[in-house]
Amino acid sequence: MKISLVVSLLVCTASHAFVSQSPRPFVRASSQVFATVEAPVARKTKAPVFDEVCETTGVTLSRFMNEVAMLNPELKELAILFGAIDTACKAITNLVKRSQLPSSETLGYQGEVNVQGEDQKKLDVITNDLLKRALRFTGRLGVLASEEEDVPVDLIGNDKSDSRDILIEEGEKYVAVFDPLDGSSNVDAGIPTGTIIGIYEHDENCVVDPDCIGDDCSEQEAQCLANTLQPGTNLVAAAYCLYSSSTILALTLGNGVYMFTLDETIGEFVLSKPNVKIPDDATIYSFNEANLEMWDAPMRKCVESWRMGTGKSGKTFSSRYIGSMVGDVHRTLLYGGVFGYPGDTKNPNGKLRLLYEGAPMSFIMEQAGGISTTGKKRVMEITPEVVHQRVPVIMGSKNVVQEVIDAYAAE
Ligand code: AFP
Repeated sequence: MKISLVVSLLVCTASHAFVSQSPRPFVRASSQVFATVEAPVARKTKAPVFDEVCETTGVTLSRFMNEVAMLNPELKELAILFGAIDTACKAITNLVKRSQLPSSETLGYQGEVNVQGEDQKKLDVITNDLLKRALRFTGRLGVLASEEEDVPVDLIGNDKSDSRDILIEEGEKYVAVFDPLDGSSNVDAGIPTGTIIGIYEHDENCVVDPDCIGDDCSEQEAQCLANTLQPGTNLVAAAYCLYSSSTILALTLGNGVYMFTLDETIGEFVLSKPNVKIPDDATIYSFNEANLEMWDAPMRKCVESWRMGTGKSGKTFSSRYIGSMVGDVHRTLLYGGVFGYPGDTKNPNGKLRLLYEGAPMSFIMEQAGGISTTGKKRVMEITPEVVHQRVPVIMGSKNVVQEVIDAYAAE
């Protein structure tokens, strides 16, 4: 039985199902302007072309990353980080799925309030720890910042007690920023949630003393921790995992968006949507409309015109809003339309966090051919001043989001 399974996993057939439609190099997100949202054109590295697909397993995430690494040796270390993300997303899938069982130890609140004044759920804390450990033990991480950590955490200098467990410490280091369980306030109702991750390059010369906290840090150490405060244009990779009817892992390495679906029968993420492109036009808007009266005039005007069918397309829009960014953005990527959380009179910068929600999701959106703006500025170009900075976000189909940009420009 075991032998035949192994054999069948190895039998692959030629297929063009996953041939990348327009292979492009993996490069950094450039400082492109709204008018040109296409991926950068410099051809330094190669994208894998899958002309052979294993019937039993399809193209797994690990095979995808191995091929990326073979074609682009400079991305080898990044592939190792994605191995950890793969494992963490599978583990979080199980935690979310089991969290509503009466016997579950992950049910309910932790009893703590995070630095943003939000009640931390046990799941927030557990998933944060899980992702942190998974990434850390790759030995490829320098600093991380998370929604659930008050300040950036240095992983090379700190946690010395555990350093014996880090197997590989050589090679390129990265900075990871993440929201381990976005939308967790919805989890008790069985509503989709997600993990959002952004990866930046790290300054190799940064070493932070384990005792460095706040004012005890030297200027150089503080600068190293501030390595997390980079604009989205510096992202080398971004990903989200959506925990819903299926678990979907979507990623970009600056060369288009690839979506993988978790096949639970084999325990692997399998490439299900290569080179995802968001439709340029669509008639769905996704906002917390209860805040409409508090938005500024251009935003209000756009949503009202879509509702009335008096916008540029002349079509009447439908509304879809989950209240869980990963779910709302995932649907927007596939069906088109616009998702947003604008600023309002109560919260001028809205609710979403720039570093681990706005920037990574904008990178993915732009790589799928969409636009992401505050209304006045490209989200990717904003450099965070503090880790938990908020940012207004309006992202989605090119022609629809352009209406918002035009409305603000005409102000
Ligand atoms: P939680 O993680 O506290 O559930 O917040 C989710 C979120 O940050 C984002 O995922 C949603 O798009 C947004 O908040 C929803 O906010 P509203 O509940 O105000 O609509």
